[in-house]
Amino acid sequence: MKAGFVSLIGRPNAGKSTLLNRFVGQKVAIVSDKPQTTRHRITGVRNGPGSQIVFIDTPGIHKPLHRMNRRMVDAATDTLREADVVVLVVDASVRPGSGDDFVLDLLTRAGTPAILAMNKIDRVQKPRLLPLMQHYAAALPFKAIVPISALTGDGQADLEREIVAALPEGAALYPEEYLTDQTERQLAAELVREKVLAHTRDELPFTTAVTIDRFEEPAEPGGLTKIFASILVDHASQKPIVVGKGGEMIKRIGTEARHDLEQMLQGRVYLDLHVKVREDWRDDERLLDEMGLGRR
Ligand SMILES: Nc1nc2c(ncn2[C@@H]2O[C@H](COP(=O)(O)OP(=O)(O)OP(=O)(O)O)[C@@H](O)[C@H]2O)c(=O)[nH]1
Ligand SMILES: [Mg+2]
Repeated sequence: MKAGFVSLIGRPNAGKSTLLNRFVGQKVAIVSDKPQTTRHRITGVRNGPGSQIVFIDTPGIHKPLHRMNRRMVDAATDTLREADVVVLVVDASVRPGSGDDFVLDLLTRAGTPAILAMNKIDRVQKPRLLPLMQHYAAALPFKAIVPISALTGDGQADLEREIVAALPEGAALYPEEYLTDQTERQLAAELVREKVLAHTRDELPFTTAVTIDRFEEPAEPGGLTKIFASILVDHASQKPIVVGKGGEMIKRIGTEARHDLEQMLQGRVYLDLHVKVREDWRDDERLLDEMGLGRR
């Protein structure tokens, strides 16, 4: 048996959470086309024949401008010390830049065995992959370099094989039915935030957070779950954008989130959404604590 912790590290938007969900086989991390979607570490387990991979999805590494972002980047870099193996996920459809050098430097200093997953190959012409591989191979002695598409599943089996090969021998760390450390409450907040991210642009995706004010479990299995959530924005001018004309936007966010929540909870959901203004919440240490964006 091979088992261990595998940290998914990379720049924002590289596809780490998409890859995590694919390995777990269900959605445990939200995904969006905006950078900085993931804000805290998320554990997701992949059980294979003779192996258990405990993935740790992390926030994309970026230059932090707020306390929240500092915590996000710390959460990512902290996993480098805990992990048996690091999978560096890069977006192969964009040219590597100084942000990528910064991540490579972090990995070099951490010294954790690393595998490179060159993601989004569904968007890249094959001849362009080779120079990219050479670039990364020269930068760090990766145990393996695997082209993948987290979207289509291409290369996933190869990547899994390489990860398992690099894991230590040992018994499973979690029982087979344990898939994630995310509670239903956390997943509910994240699913609402995912819909906000999907429908807003500019500053909004970065200045929005979701808190669950009340989560009422159903009286009987499959019954009605009642969820009361707040969407926080950090300036009064942003509230009408999230609410939309005649409440159109918030209704759409609510309908889509409720649909996903009903699938996740396998039952009916009542979802109550409110938009609240909390100026500078991204620098409010107490609020960040409450949201589970742990500090070091
Ligand atoms: N075409 C294509 N798109 C992908 C692939 N993997 C992820 N994406 C898209 O890339 C965007 C970012 O994906 P995420 O999984 O949220 O990326 P992330 O690395 O977790 O991003 P952060 O949480 O911000 O660090 C989403 O729009 C995904 O649908 C892929 O293999 N191919
Ligand atoms: Mg993510």
